[in-house]
Amino acid sequence: MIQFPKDFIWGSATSSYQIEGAAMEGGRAWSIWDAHAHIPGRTANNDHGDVACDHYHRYKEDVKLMADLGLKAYRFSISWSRIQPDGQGAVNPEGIQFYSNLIDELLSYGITPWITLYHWDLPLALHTEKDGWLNPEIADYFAKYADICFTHFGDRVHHWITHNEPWVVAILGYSAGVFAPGRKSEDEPYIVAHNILRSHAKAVQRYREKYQPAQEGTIGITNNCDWREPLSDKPEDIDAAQRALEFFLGWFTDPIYFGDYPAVMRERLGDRLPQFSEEEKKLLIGSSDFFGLNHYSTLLAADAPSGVEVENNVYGNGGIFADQRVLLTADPEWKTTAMRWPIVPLGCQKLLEWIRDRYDNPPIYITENGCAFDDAKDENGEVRDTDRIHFLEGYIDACHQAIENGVALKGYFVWSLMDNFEWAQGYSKRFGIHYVDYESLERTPKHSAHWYRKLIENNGFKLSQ
Ligand code: GBH
Repeated sequence: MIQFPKDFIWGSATSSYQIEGAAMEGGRAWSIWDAHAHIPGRTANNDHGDVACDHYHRYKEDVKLMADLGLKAYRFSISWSRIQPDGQGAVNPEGIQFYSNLIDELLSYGITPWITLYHWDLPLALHTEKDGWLNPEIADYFAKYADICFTHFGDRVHHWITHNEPWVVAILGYSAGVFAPGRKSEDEPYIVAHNILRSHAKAVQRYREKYQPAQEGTIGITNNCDWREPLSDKPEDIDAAQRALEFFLGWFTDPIYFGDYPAVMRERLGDRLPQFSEEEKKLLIGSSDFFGLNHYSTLLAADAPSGVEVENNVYGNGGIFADQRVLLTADPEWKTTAMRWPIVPLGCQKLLEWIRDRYDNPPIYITENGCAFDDAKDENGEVRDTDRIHFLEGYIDACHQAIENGVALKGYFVWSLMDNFEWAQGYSKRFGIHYVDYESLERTPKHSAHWYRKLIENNGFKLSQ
């Protein structure tokens, strides 16, 4: 039996654009993701989030599913354009009401809300009229929006996450261009990342000065990182793996723990990497009460010898190739998920230990981990997703091992509560522990949901293999 510490938090996560639907209802305006998904060819089957899981209308039923699981915490995100349709002006009371109702519903079942303020759905007007994340002023718009959320929800919400995965916004949105706003640039990702970090720091400053003393909540940021295992024990491959991790995670977390970007990035990028003012550095250092981590997979990293070239702005490079010069591959022995992401639980443990060592053992929450498989209902209406159960067993066991090794891991949120709009993959990839029939919108607990319920009940589980 693998047993977790007494106060360990078991949760599940979703995000606004992926589940809410009601895209043009309740006073909401479009975000960059509505616009992106409605451009033909940007998503699988041209899928979009107009209806999604219709969570906006079915939130009570969804909270009931969470209660049936015994979930301790639920992580969801707020759609900025539901709160401020144009991203800067008046507050939309219907938007406030929706999230307020959701929070009350969660609390009535004893489920703790964890709110992410930004999970990629920037109000479209801020992008078209103000250049979105490329504009330094966005930090002030974001801080104002965050302030509105603290005002209206902070009496009941004590767990805040400013941003979800800035790496994805910067690299997949502005380099590979596969996510909104679909740009392909070599310099913009670094500017966007810089402004996201500045916006994070400003929002945290507001919370700490105006709200935290009375509301007594915690605030932080969630970053994503896949593990990079050296391809060989040659020093240049070991360096390449380390460099890849610094370009991936250190890019966003070094500023928060040390006040500046990793040295390897400053050396390699020179003037292309924006600089923080002294004041910004001060605001950034210590601006996360916890280390939020989303983790999915692992790849092998090798140094790219001079002469070897790989195209820059493509998905799967792990960033901008010309800057990092790291070649990524998968071990052919590794099993993969429906996303073709390798399943390597040991990578999860190693990443947690890397964070422990680099950032002086911060409290960590895994705010996302999970997998897509080609789930289907059988003739009895059951979804027997044993491969997902094995995935979760492997990764949660790796988390446990990391705790044994001194990592201050405090909680785990499975991605996702239910199948949903998987961005560029539309509805073709299913990450949920609940199955969603997109015709009837009916939800069905998969076998993994039953497994997770037992895990929560026992605060641990028995390894099946
Ligand atoms: C998360 O991002 C998002 O927060 C969430 O909205 C989304 O639905 C969920 O994941 C599932 O996709 O090329 O083999 O190294 C995940 C970020 C970045 C994780 C790219 C996997 C590539 C794996 N992803 N990474 S690999």
